[in-house]
Amino acid sequence: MTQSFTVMSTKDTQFKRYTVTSALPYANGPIHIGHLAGVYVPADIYVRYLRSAGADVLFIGGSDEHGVPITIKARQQGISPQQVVDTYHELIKTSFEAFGISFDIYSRTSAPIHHKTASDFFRSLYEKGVFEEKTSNQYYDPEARQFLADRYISGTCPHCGYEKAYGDQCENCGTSLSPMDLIRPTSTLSGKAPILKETKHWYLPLNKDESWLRQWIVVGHKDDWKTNVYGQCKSWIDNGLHPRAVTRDLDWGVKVPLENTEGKVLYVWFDAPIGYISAAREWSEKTGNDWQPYWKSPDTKLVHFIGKDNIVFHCIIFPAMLKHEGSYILPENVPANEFLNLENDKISTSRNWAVWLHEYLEEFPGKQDVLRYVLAANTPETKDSDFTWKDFQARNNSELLAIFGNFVNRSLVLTQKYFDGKVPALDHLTEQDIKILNLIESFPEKIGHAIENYYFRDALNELMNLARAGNKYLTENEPWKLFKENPQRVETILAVSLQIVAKLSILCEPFLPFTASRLSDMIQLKGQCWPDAKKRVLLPEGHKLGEIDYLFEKIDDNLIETQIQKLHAIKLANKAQNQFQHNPQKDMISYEDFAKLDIRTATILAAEAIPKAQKLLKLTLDTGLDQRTVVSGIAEQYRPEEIIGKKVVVLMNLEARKLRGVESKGMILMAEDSNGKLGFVSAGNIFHDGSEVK
Ligand code: B3M
Ligand code: ZN
Repeated sequence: MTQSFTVMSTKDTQFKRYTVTSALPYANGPIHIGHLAGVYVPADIYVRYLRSAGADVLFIGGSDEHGVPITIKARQQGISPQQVVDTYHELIKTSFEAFGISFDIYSRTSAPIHHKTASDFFRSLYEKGVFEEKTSNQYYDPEARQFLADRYISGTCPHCGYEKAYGDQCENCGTSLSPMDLIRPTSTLSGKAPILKETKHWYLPLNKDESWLRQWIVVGHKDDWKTNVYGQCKSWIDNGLHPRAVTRDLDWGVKVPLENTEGKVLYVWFDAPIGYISAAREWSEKTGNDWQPYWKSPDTKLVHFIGKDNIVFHCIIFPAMLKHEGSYILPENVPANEFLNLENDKISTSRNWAVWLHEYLEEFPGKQDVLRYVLAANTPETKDSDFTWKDFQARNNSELLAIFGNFVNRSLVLTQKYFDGKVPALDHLTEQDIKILNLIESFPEKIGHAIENYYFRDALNELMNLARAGNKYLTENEPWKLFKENPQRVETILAVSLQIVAKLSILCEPFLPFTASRLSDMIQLKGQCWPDAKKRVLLPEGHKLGEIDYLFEKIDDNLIETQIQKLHAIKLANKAQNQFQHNPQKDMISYEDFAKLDIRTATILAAEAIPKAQKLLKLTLDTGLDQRTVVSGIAEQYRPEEIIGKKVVVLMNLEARKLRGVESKGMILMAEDSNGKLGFVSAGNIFHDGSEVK
């Protein structure tokens, strides 16, 4: 059967349908602009475009309702995990709907259909003998009477030195960890050091999948996976894959479907990706469509939209699970994005440093497309990007309003004024008219090709180039000055402009669905698809326009100032909280212990960043005894060039360890102030007259 849709890039011609998944957000908090920019807006642009191009698409979403993030939230709020997920699942689902994220199904992993799908999946691998069964010592908190998995344990990351890494992942360098990897592990429940206790778990032997994963990714997806995704997968495979536990000692989650496994559940990262499949099965039950082709037919293109911290789970672990199960297809692409920052600071749920979607929808009613536009324009495709309220205002006022809205409004209002809202004849074309009609024919292909290759910023920019071209054509021809002497010329100018408006109404839909719907009402052009946008004439002579209204309105300074003040208040609240939130003093030590420390002054001779470790600097110190390398987690506060020559205090006799591949011999002493800012413990000598040795 030939394809029933026209995609631009030839590499998709072998597919008959698309399954597009977007990361399942933990139902332990609301959605914020970081989630939207990194995952959901790009995914929605992609599926809306594919549908408009006539493709058969299943767009899957849902809430990730298991795992330690949920149970920690429940413990904090003194409620049950089910109550936590019921609250946030509803909030997330309704926020996505109101924002136009067009899922075909938005499910949840606490649903019975998921528990059944996930436990059947586990049992199928178990019965194939895929898992390795291992009894080992795991960290246990005797006070909380609980094993410490994932976020129940934290410590120093062995790769980057970040001191608040979790038992499953370091949020600083993105490395996937196991609790036993952590340096100085601490229970996040009691704050105490854990003990080791014996327990049995089942492991997915990823080491046995290394060769086919290398062939599938390192060889097979070298050219079509994004550099950031390919690079992370390659380094994971090059560093050697190890067996990964797929069960946990927890009581919240999908029960392990085996005898004598009371108190054990599937690891959340084993069950959550299976949530994509159970969502498809739920969709099947709801619509009567068969879900199997979307997950099992080789002519289905499977694409996972995620953030960069989920790459290994979607590119290595889940594909290994699917491969072992044997009846599923593997993802064709996983276009993971980097992170969005807010006002140059990391978005953080715990610090309430975010723009929450549900609050935005309340405070900016009817402006979903403005936020969609700004986030799409700032998609963190290849590196972290930044959202600022000033940029939000500027893009609305000087791009959406001044270019797109202004062009559309003038074209429609002038047609209403001079020709009673009827489209004039497209004839008596001048060279300039023909030139722009030829130019605009290339936009469906340009924009479609960019979207198919996950270049959403470029695609949006091309859409705006179309609006710019229309605006420029109308401004240069000034029909409002010609009507008296040459009404026929005005007919042509507006006929040309209205074809551009019509193209915009089709091509803007993936990005600005609310605007597209309103604009197609205004021009009375409904049910158009991407291929229609290639037509030279979309609005024929005599076609009657509808009711005209403004597509966008100016966003005033006071609206933005309110938001900036809101963030300022959050910053102050965090600062105040930090001042009182000192870490509890550590256990006492004896003088003999202290006397073992060899602390000296040293001078920094050289300093340089360490690739892919945003917090670390590699320092060369002259300690008086020797010259040595010390790795220090100060890169976010100090630039290498500003600390060369500085006198510092160094702990000399700390056991050497490797951080991001660099051997560090010792540690420079830093002190943290109440704002969490790191300062050097001064090496200067203060004399009685207050002078100081520099
Ligand atoms: N719940 C999102 C996160 O890591 C995680 C995604 C699951 S997708 C199967 O923030
Ligand atoms: Zn790390």
